[in-house]
Amino acid sequence: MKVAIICYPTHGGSGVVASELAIGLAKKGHKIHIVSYATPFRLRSFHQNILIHEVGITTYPLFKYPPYALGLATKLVELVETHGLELIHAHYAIPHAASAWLAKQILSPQGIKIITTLHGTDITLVGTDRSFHRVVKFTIEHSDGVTTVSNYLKECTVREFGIRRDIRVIPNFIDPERPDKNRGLCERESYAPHGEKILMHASNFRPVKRVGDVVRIFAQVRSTIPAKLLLVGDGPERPSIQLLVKELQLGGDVFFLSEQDHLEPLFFCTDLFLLPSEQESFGLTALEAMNCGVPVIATQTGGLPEVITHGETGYLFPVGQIKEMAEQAVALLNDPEQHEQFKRQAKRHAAKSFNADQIIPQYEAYYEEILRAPLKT
Ligand code: GMT
Repeated sequence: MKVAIICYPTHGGSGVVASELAIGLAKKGHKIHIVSYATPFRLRSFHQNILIHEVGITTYPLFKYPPYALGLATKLVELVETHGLELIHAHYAIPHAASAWLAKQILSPQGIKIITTLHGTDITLVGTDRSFHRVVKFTIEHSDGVTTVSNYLKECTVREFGIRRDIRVIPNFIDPERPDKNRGLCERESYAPHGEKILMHASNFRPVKRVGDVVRIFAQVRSTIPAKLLLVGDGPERPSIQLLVKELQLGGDVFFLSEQDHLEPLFFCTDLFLLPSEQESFGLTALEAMNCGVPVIATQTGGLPEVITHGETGYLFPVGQIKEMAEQAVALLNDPEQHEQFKRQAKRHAAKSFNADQIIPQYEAYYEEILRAPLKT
């Protein structure tokens, strides 16, 4: 198949899923055209069968906001015509699915098939905002196919937008063999020279991730057992989090590691991953942690219960239950036998339920199904 995949190039789950899907499909011989405003970080090295197309926007003094959605639609039209593409797969509804729909209109009457994958905040936060709601609803209803990354997100989409059409759930995925390629790259002693336990969190430091809770959980854990915290990522909350770390006098025990292209080397130094999000449609970082045998303490919210099995691969608590999460973290870290068991179970569960070898064929089958169906108008 010849497919255009539109995604964000930045360090975020939707871009990672789109890039890893592109790599998986390209390995199977499909011709993949990535369309984005920059090269996605996971696609910076060469991959046979993947071409990257950057969307450039002409600036003009009149444009307070550069019209990226229009430049993207124009680029899609050009690509379909030049490369004979059969399908556009838009990751994240705003503005990608809307641009794809516009390209389809320009290409009428033959048009082009569109599949939209909803990832989370495009529905739960940004999408429900009044300034986008009608457009997001329209693009969901007018895509030829729609997928969500969890059952939770599907239910949320149906409820928030009054959607009646079929939506396919295809979860995020991991390569169970990748962790081994990253073993031994991170020196545990450089963060924990005296055998301290290592906790980790990775995100885009937005309010929805509740990074402040991560720091407060860690403060309570560290008051009981020697421990260190690795904070990976960057975003608007970082300055306030740095201030909190200072106020709680955690300075020497918290490492800010900025954005990382791959988390696996760090997971091999980590004993416990924390993801106390307000909302999380899936929680790809939690899955990536489990894939490296790291148990997760997270919130019982959104799609996280579909990823983490409470009491087996980690623990789930209501949003904001900092004290309970800290107590559970200490209990698990103080029980080497149970910790080992959780590590094994986490890795096994990730490989069994979210293996790329099983999930990528689900996308392939869905592409074929949509290509066989009549074009949606
Ligand atoms: O808001 C984010 O965390 C970023 C966002 C993205 O689009 O990159 O992540 C969402 O998509 C990921 C991949 O499907 C999911 O694993 C994340 O749970 C989801 N984030 C939220 O729902 C908050």
